[in-house]
Amino acid sequence: MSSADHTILVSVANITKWLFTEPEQGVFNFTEGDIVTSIAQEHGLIQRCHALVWHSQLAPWVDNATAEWTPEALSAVIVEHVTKVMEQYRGKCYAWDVVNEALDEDGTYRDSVFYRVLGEDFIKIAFRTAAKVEPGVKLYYNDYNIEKPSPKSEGVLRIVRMLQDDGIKIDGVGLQGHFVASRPPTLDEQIATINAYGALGVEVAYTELDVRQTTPVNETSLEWQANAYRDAVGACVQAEACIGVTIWDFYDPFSWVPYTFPGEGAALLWFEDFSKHPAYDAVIEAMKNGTVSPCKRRERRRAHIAARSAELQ
Ligand code: 9MR
Repeated sequence: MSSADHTILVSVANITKWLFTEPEQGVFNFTEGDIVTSIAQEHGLIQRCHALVWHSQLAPWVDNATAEWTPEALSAVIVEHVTKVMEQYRGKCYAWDVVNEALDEDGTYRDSVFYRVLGEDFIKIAFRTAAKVEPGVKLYYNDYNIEKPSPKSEGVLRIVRMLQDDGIKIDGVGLQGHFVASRPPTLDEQIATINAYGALGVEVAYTELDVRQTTPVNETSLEWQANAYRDAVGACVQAEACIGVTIWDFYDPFSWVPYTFPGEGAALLWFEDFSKHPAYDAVIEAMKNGTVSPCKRRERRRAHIAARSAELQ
């Protein structure tokens, strides 16, 4: 990303997840996803779409321990789901998170109905289908704790190479960026990791950035948080492969953090009364201090959007 290239990326967050889009087999519901998407369209915002194949917020009919899927049957279910959801939003997404959080912390695959039945083929099936439905959209693998070099970031590199070796399209790696103010990854660690993904020819985005802290907040924790936001956005500005940053949820009251980590919160850039966290200015500062050629990203995105428009005509 460059310091001069700021466009607004939005995400639908929850309502295009499997649980909501295909609550029963073959029964699709796009009501709420359509509302958010049309707002994005009206305002010319670039939408990231989330998430096609994920073990969580998955419809119970898929994730039912008693359901005895054959590989063929589950594969058909993935194909049908990815196809129907992507068709609904064709031409409206900058990117899709095709597979979300397939890895455990040690870099091996997470236990999920998809992995149990299909092994790593479920990732190939999802990406292959997605590329067929909408060749022009960016296809991402998205995960958390992959923002610094670790066994898990190695796992991501392995997934990217696996798809590439099979000739399956993957365009991007999404770094969720759910950080803790007292121990975030350093700027250098993040740049090194983005560069490692970029070296495989994929782009990178921070897709769900937030930095949680113990509540109630104090000056020190707010300063730690500001530094963490500055380093994440700064890494994206400085590392060639990084195309943008999306924060997860809008302002503190909407955040998922206090529900999942009781005693922690204030993870976003605005407090409940809409006053700004110090991190807000840190983000602006990081965006201004880019070191990468100012026009490069904008040119690239314009070319991509022009190609997409031509394709849709
Ligand atoms: O923000 C989402 C929250 O409202 C949901 O309850 C939660 C359920 O897992 O999912 C949250 O979003 C997650 C995202 O889809 C994937 N990465 C982790 C996010 C935080 O849990």
